[in-house]
Amino acid sequence: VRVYEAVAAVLKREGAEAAFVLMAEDVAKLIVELDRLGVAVYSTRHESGAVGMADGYARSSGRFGLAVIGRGPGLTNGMNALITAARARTGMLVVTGASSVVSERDGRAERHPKYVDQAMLLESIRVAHFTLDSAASAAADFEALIDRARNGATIVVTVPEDVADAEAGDEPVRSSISGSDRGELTDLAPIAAVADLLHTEWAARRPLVLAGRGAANAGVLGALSDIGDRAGALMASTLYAQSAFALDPFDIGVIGTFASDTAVELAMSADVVLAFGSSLNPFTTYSGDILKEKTIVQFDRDAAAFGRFLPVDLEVPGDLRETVPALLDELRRRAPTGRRWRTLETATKIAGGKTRSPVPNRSTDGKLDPRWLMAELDEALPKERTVVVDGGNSLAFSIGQLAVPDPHGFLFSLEYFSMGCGQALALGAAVARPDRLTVLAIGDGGAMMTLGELDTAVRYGLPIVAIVVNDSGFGAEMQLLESFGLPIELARFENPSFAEVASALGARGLTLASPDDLASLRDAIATLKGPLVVDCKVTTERPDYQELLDRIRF
Ligand SMILES: Cc1ncc(C[n+]2csc(CCOP(=O)(O)OP(=O)(O)O)c2C)c(N)n1
Ligand SMILES: [Mg+2]
Repeated sequence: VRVYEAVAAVLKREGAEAAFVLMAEDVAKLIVELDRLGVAVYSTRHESGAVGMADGYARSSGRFGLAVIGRGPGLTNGMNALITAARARTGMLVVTGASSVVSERDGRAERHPKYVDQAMLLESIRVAHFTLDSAASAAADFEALIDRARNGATIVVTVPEDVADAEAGDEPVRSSISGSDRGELTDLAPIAAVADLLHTEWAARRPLVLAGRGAANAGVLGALSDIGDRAGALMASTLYAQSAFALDPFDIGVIGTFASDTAVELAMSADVVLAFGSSLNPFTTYSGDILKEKTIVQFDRDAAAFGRFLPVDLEVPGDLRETVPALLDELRRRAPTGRRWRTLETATKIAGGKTRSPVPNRSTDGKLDPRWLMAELDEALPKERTVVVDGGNSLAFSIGQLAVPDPHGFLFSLEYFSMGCGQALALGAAVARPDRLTVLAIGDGGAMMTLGELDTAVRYGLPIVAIVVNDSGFGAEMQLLESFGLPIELARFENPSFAEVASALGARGLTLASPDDLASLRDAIATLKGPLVVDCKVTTERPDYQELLDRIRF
């Protein structure tokens, strides 16, 4: 068995069901072998599509993702998607070839034209990378890499061509690759300290449990609910983990930039905050304001997360799959703490804060009010959905209005502030969760940037509704230029009709330009098969949205 065959077999055995690929000479055999073994191979049009689809697939399924792309230019094409995935801590592998091949020609050593210093490149963006350079231990090494991906690592695996073609051995894993990222819970002292704190009547009268993406990914949300219940705490989540406790009457919802006024008020009046798998970044905390003068306890498996954005009082290191149950056990061993601020009054207040006031409709002749549109879409689209959001001004309206069923149903693509990463995430999510409708909210700029990948959605018949919020330009940049007192023409675009472009590519297309057009969208969703592109002509007037737009700026 050759190494590329052994690698494919390990992937198949370890449960890889889908591979997102873009073929090149260095990975062609592996891709064909994966297909032969019954792994569903999705061929994309751009490496950012392959990497982004693997990311979206992993984020929405909770399984590890797999992309296979060529070395050199293939890898550099995938860079924005790769950085985005790594910053999202998506557990996935990107398999590629080695570009540092030197060949002899006329007695002179020559580098391959595709040469780029891949290791240095990946170092500079802080993405983990391994070179599979031992055929003897390749299978075992690869298994260990999958294990690391399962634990939330984004890893680029380079398989040099000579290794790929060599005979695979059955030597055990090399130590440089084993040693999973998973922390070991060896010290229970911090857990006891947290329990002590929660049992100190004067110190923890209004505890708040805050779940971040790390908690959602670790699958500990149920245990956190139990902890909140035992500690008499209110529940909250970061934007990434939105809807973590959606059914809980003591859940205040998202805190930070997209928080409701009630959530901000209640979060501000907490005295102890237990943060689980959240970096406590400035968007979550209003640059720290929400968490001022509180005792902050941070649970994270990554030591670098502690105090990264603001000082914390107590650090609890370790995998949440271990620390969270340990805390729950400790609380169960002790006497109940009482209901604290879990009162009927609080529940009523929370419920009041969640009833939305109707969104005004400021649509004009032939142009829709984007915020009103999103509120209408929230009603019109099935609740069982994955919402994927691309960059630009329009995200303020889509995030603000489109509800999601749980954290796996919300994929933000802005970890690197790169526009154009949403489309591929959406396609990957559509592969992973056919039980949910995938809704992509994207600007006209983002849509034109990634149009080619619509072909991938058509080829595989992926049911996705792409809402193109079309303000005829780079809205975010037009606004910026305006604020500079400069003309905005260079950020304005006359787009082709997205509905016509979609149908030319084999997708269904629809144009919404007035409130009456929404009926046609309802019909199209009811009979949806493959991708549907909805060209929504929107206004650029921002009478009462300015504050919202300002809040999403950095
Ligand atoms: C890869 C990349 N290029 C450029 C930018 C700068 N940028 C941020 S938003 C934006 C405009 C996006 O336009 P569109 O997708 O139509 O969204 P809108 O702001 O109009 O809603 C640009 C160019 C970026 N963030 N990332
Ligand atoms: Mg735009």
